[in-house]
Amino acid sequence: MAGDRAATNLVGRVLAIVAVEIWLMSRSAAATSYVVGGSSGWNTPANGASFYTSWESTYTFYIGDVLVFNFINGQHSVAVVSQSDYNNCNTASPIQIFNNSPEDYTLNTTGPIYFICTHDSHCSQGQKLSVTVSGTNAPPGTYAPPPPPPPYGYSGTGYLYTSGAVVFASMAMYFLVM
Ligand SMILES: [Cu+2]
Repeated sequence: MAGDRAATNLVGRVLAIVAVEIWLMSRSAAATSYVVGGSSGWNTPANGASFYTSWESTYTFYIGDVLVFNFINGQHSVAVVSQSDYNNCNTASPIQIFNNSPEDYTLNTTGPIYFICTHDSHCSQGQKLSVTVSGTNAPPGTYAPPPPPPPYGYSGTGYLYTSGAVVFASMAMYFLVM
């Protein structure tokens, strides 16, 4: 009996540790870096503003994600502007401006955010980006130990799936010894 109880405690402890590990991994996996414009970087696009519109439409952005703006220093800038300044390509009153590439911009507010280049007529030529930021990807409560196990299929990493299997095995053992 005492031995059973010790085994149960041990398995329970292992289970808790694994659950915490998964929670930590999910947190680190939640923040994603996106290279704005892919290999084209932050530039005057050949096909106008639709280039960055279609680039951003392929992603869902969350709080904590990072936009990486790659550009040639002195030729471009990254300016955070109001919606109307974005629409009108008004470069006179940026909220924030960054002149050194690469600019790693962390998305830290939900809702829309607007970026333009302030050099020459680059914005009018289509060097402008707006993204809409959603809330956190992984609500902290989702992974709070102890069980139930986390929702599978949430992350595409094999590592997470493997650990999920470990949790399942641990739980099976836990209930067996109980
Ligand atoms: Cu520019």
